[in-house]
Amino acid sequence: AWKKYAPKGFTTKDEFEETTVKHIETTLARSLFNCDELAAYSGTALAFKDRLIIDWNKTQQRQTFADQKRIYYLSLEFLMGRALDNAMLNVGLKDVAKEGLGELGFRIEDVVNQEHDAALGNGGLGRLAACFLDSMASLNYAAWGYGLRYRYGIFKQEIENGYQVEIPDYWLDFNPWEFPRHDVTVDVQFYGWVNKYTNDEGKQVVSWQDGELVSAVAYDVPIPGYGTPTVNNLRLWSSKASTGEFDFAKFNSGEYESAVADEQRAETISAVLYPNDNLERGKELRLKQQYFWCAASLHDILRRFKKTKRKWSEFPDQVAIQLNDTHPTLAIVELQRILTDVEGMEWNEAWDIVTKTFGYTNHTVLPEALEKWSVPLIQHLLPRHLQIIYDINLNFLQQVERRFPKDREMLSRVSIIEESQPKMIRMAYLAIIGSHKVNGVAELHSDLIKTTIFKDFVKIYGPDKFTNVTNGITPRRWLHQANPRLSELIASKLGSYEFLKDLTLLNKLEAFVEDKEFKKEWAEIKYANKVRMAQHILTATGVSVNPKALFDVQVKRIHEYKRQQLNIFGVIHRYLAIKKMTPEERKKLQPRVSIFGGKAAPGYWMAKTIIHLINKVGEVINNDKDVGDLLKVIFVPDYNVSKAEIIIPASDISEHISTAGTEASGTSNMKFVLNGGLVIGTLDGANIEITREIGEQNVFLFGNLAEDVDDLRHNHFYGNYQVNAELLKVFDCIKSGTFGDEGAFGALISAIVEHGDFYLVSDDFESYCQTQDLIDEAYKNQDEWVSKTILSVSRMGFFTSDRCINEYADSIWNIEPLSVKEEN
Ligand code: 26Y
Repeated sequence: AWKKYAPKGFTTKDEFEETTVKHIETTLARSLFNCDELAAYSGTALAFKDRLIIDWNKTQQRQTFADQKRIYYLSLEFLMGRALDNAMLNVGLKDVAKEGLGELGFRIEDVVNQEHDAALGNGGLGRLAACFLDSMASLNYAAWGYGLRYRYGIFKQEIENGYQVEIPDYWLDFNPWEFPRHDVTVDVQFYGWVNKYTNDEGKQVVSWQDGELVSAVAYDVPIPGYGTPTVNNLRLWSSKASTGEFDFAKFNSGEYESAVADEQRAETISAVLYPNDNLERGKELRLKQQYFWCAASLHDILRRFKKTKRKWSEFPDQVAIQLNDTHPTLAIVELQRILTDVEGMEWNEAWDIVTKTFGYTNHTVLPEALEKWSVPLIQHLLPRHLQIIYDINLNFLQQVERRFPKDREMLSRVSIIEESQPKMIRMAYLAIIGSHKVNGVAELHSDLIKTTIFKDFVKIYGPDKFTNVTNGITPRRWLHQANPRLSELIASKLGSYEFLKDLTLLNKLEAFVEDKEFKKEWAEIKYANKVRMAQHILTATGVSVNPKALFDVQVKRIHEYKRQQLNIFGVIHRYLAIKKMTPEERKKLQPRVSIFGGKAAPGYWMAKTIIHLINKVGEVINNDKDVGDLLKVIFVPDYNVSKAEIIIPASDISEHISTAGTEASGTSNMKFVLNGGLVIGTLDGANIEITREIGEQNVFLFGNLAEDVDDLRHNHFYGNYQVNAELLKVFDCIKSGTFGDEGAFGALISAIVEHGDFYLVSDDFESYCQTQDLIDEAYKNQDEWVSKTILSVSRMGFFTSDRCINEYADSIWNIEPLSVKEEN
């Protein structure tokens, strides 16, 4: 009977409509007479959810049966964006849904637009995790993501009088994509004390006692692969009061109110995503989040391993855990704790298993982003873990001392414990010591970590422990979904959509670089994308922009190292130049729209000041009749994944202008080029590899090199530098009150003029402005410009996250994809 009744997903249009309507009328209790777009979205999503869960179940069975190694990707952030369009595409039923929705009276685009973004991430690191999930499923790897189910994702940004205002992003009102697993819960312990004693058999026993328990409840999100039967799992933990032994006591002793208050406190653990990107704040609740999530995930992984009845020594053959930055580093300590304290293993045997299991990915060299936790805080929250960290450190330092006898300096440099007041735990060092591989995310970045922040560790472990895996992006979302017409045009020339699975096939486009008809269609698509974008700008900001102008885009988190200030100073410089131009000169000038977007961490005052300046400059320039269409300045509020899907395909030039050596990789640079835009950039992060792949003649590079940054900063420090004269004119303009409230922007100016210009804005200013002029010139020759963009796209195959995941699989995880046969 089971087999007979096993649900099958819909495959035809009629079946789709039937399931959707049924969900609208029953699950949602809406009558079809007042079915609006939101209800249509909800019904469609529920229909696809049914479909996904069927494949999810089969995939999990298949993976359990195959009994192969699994990948566990631990990330505090998964910046997923919307799921419906992706689900439709990946299961290959988008056309069916489109037709079906059409018959029900809806346009698929409108329906898809009803969805709220799942914004459980800040920026690059979180979006990378989302692309990796897509690739791992598409390549049939048995992989699970583990994260936190925040009740509030990254805040919604509004702009009021030019200032950023943060609005909470409560997104769980209707979330059809998650399956609560109230039966999958883990009790996680905090605080308490450590009891060490010798038992009757004379064995040392360590036990972590009392404290408080918080329950972790699993919520599963299905992750469909593109064109495969694989549907992997993203397991997000939600916190809830525990009903465990020593917490339940309160209810029984009549302290009802305070017990309810405790409940609330438990729920705060997974309440909110910390909105800092590359900026560490050391808050206790954040540490609680980290341990809560690591402990629950490891418990889950161990439970699954134990079911296989294998020996512990086989654990690393069954389990690969990848740490997305240092945020999950406590998982290393937790595994060591369980293996020794709970499973009774000898230290060395356990440690061998631990280090073979973990891999650590570093995403930054910025000192302000490197995690450190104070020893007293860990002592208080996780007393047993602190002891284990000290033991790990002791063993490590002894090993170092044997290799480098008498080098006391070295010992204090590489110690996990920083001897400061208070003492701090250096999480990156702990992550390196507890992993078998450490990787950076682009070539330059991987070289830099080896020669700067982790230099001593290269001496200790040798160079082979350190490797590079250059980031990538999924072409399913970032080409096909975001730019369906471009994808369709490419498919029409290549004969199929196979390039979405093997992006290197794009190289066949090279044959069309001089094809007149093709170029015309290519340019028309870019133009249509710009029209759509102009529409969005008008609705979002009230400013109307000319889609024929050059669209110059910088969208990413606002950070001094990313140098949005350089961009806006350049805009002011251009404005001043326009004001001085004769009518003939104006006629020759290439009209431009400078588009900005991105969130500032709520406590990052300088970043907020940059947003303020951009908006004030926009107000003045956009209303200056004398300038007209020659220059517009737009700040698109609330930049997020779904806005990126509109903005990126509409860009002519995008800016990736970080101070050389500061942006680990960047991934939007890849998205822009893949969508037929060109790049202005510094020789930083993946810009370097993009240049190598697509050719120097197709990239607008400028600025100082990473290798010269230290010397330049050193010179600044000793006062022997002069601020660029043109930049000083820009500052004079700001100071004279042209953009209102001159005091408001003083800090941006003094950072450069008085405080050493750490990000080398002045040093790069001239080169930046000259390069912008070159762009104007190049853009005038549209024919050549279009050829450049086609050629560039044809050479972007390397930057698919599929390549990237295969590299992780080969060089870090040592795992093969699961073979899947078409089945039904
Ligand atoms: C410690 C905590 C406050 C923290 C939270 C988030 C620290 C860092 C982050 C996020 C970092 C991040 O997004 N890094 C970016 O990772 C991308 C993917 O590898 C890179 O492309 C990008 O250059 C890097 O800035």
